[in-house]
Amino acid sequence: MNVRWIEFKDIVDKRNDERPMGHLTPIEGLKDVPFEIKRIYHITRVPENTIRGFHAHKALEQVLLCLNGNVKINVSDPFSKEIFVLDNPAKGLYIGPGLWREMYDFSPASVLMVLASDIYTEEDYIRNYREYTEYAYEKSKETANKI
Ligand code: T46
Repeated sequence: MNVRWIEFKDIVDKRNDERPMGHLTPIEGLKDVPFEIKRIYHITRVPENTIRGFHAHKALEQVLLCLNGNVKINVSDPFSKEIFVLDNPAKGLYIGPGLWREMYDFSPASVLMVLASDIYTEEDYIRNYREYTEYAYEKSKETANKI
């Protein structure tokens, strides 16, 4: 599956008197993430036991970072599935197009930030799981025919 971790810089500067000043993580489009960043959104104040997602994107690429707290994400296609724990603001999860995702176990005060390769358009979403599996099978056949 086209999903992987990206480790960003975690800059910990110190003042002249050696007092720590906290962490700074810069993220630049086409350099630190493999696309131009066209949209940023964040998800906060998610009530306990909420599961979000339940969709795939046809073309959108995204990088998810948990800036505070932690959250789990289940990324799958009809052939495999992987569960990731996002708990590090200097580590992002890249998710390529065509993968189903479900986010759950949001810790209290968690902040999930998402960098996206395109602006919001509902036409890019597949929100019905049956429709998604048909789409994913077709895509895998197209890929096999190209080889
Ligand atoms: C994804 C996961 C990680 C907008 O109007 N603009 C936006 O940019 C976005 C992302 C959403 N919306 C609207 C569409 C819905 O009416 O906000 C509402 C909630 O969106 P959705 O139910 O898709 O949210 P999640 O948390 O299930 O999924 C979101 C992203 O939509 C999705 O691309 O991969 O976060």
